[in-house]
Amino acid sequence: MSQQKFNKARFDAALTRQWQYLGLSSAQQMTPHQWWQALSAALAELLATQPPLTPRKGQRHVNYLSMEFLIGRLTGNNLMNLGWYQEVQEALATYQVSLSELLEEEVDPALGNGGLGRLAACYMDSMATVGQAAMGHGLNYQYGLFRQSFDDGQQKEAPDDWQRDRYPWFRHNAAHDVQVGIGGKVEKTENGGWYWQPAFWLKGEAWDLPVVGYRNGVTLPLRLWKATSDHPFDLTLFNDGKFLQSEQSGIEAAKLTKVLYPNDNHQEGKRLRLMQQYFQCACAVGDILRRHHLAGRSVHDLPDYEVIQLNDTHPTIAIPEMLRLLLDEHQLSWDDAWHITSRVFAYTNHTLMPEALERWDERLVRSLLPRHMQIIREINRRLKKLVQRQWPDDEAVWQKLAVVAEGQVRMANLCVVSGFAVNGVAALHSELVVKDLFPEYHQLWPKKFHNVTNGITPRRWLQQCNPRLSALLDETLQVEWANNLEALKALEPFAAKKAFRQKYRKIKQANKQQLTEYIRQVTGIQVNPEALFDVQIKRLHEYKRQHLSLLHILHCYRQLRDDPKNPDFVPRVFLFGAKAAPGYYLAKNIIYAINKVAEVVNNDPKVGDKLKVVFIPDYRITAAELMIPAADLSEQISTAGYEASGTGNMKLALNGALTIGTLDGANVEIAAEVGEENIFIFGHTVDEVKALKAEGYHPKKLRKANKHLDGLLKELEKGKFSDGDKHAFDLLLNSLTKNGDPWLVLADFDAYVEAQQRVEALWKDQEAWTKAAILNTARNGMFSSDRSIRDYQKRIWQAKR
Ligand code: B1N
Repeated sequence: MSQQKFNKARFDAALTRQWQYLGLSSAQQMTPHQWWQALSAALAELLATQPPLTPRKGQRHVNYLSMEFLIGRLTGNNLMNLGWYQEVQEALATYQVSLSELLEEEVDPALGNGGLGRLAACYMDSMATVGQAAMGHGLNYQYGLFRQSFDDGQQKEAPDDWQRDRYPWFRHNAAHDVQVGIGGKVEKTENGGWYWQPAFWLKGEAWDLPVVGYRNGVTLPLRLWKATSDHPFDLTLFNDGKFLQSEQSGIEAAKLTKVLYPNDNHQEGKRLRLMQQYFQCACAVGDILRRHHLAGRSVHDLPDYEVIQLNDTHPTIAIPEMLRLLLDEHQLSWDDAWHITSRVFAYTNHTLMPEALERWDERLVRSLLPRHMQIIREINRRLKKLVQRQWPDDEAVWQKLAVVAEGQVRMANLCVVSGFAVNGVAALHSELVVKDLFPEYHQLWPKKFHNVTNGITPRRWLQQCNPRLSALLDETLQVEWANNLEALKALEPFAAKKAFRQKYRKIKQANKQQLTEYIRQVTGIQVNPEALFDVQIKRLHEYKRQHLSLLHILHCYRQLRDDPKNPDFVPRVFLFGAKAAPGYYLAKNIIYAINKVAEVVNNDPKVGDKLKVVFIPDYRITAAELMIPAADLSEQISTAGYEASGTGNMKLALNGALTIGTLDGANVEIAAEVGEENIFIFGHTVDEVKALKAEGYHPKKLRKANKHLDGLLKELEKGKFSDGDKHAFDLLLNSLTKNGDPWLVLADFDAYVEAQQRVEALWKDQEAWTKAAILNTARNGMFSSDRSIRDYQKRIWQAKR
């Protein structure tokens, strides 16, 4: 398809309908927020007339199921992808309205926690851009990820009411509604089958957001399901005296899509969360089958037309739901139903962290979904036979491979057993998925396992967030790079040109200036824009080791106090952005510690503007769009083996930040792309981490032997940063010593400081630094999510079934 042309007359007419609908007599009477709303609604109307994308020959339609889509603001992004930005800017200027100011009216739809949700958003953008027919299925939460503020350094959470009911990009068509049953009981039918009688019914409403491809005339629907009830109040039950039950459907519907669970890489095991998962899956599967039938196709052909990609195990229930519909509604045999289902589902694993691997209490599953539990047990029974043939009487192997064991349903096992493909999200991670997580499954089905290294959309994460650098790339390369990121390779020779380096540096400086202004606005802190901007932005997690950076801050502060006049000291601004899950007390304690250290450091007159520590509150997509283009150094310092991929690492490197990182996740591939002279790698490798743990790691001994490190920890212990309170950072300090430092923070400390010294040495040679930064922009083309999507197409979606 080709780019849709901007039609001013149609645009004006659509805009006019918006203010007329408000009962106004001219556009000028709208408030800025109404302007944003009217503009967005008018654009949504124009987009609605585009015909849907149909799969090419031999291509399956992709259904991307994810509990999270962290899309960020849409209006500016859609305008850019449509290629209408300038024309709309001009059209609005005739009303004396500034487009860029209007765009600031939009609040982020924060329907995700972190990398997993953002990845889903990038993949929708890329599927639209490469012309992959697809639909995203998620949930339309009333409250997105909580808003964060700090109160004396402590994280406070507030609900994020993003006003979904007034979000102008949504379209709803009641013809797509789906009925979803929950609870109740299972009965045998006359012909020996099973019949599920749910306790109550919910209605799923399909609320669609348009995902606009890059200047190719394609939009894909992102369908976010919202729970409501057709019969919030059941008069018959009420009249029978069953008062509580009479309102159950209405009450459950109101709760169901109210709020996004704020956990990242951690399972909570709550009943409502399982209800959300099932609701989403039932809506999606119902919708997929309905469309398939409307096209006049037989269910037996489903795998030729549809694939369902599961974004981690959160939508696993879609598998037994598909089987249930085929068995109970379509009356298929088990073998036929299984033959279809097991050729439709593919599963992406995003984590190896044991506490994030989903396991659901069997009783809970049965109480909400009795028929599904039967089906899961049948899968397990048949699996047991197969395992028995392969490993006769090996109870240990069976205990690992079982889908149901110890009273729990293991969702990852269910996915591997029932799907045709499993993939990890970076080369190293995919290797560990096979070696450490699923070695026996790999032995059974070696061809099921794949790698697809994550990617990021260059539209939002370069073109849109870094307009200055984008303009330089346009004028230098004279080619379209936004949908062909490998084209940036042609930038390499420019790294050797002094005049180009100067331009590149000026752009970084302007971006830093802009961030400096934002920092002043939101924190009141004045930072030195000439200093090295050291950026760590990601969810707060022990394994991501924000506290390792904290120790390095203490190290820098110590240095400055020992020798305040040292001309070799490299001025730094440490920038953090991170939310901690509300119930994750240790993570919150780390935030508190960083904020309290910041207070002391930032107000120490001896320090001046040589050292500043800034925790940007309420980190979200919009904050990332400001921070990433302004970063000099990208902190990617997770304990090796635990960050499945990382995607912030890609965004920062593409925008010319140099990475300091461990050999973890996609850092490994970034290092291979940019070359070892253009990245700062340090710390224990995956194998070294394993070896150290096996031989017995003793952080207390390590601390004793390292006077410098011991001194830094003592400062925290003695209340130097907490107004004398010696227990303020107990959670953090206990984890580093008493509790065995599970993430090897102390074990990597010296190597980290040494790597930071390499950073400083290079920083002092600004020409060499800029050269490395340019090469980072030039050599990160492979991390475009367009490439990831093409990998999915080749390796998974189009593979012979
Ligand atoms: O998925 C990202 C990766 O780049 C990150 O390395 C990885 O940590 C992240 C349960 C998760 N894995 N698992 C989650 C999120 C929410 C939840 O409730 C787990 N997030 C990741 C994209 O591949």
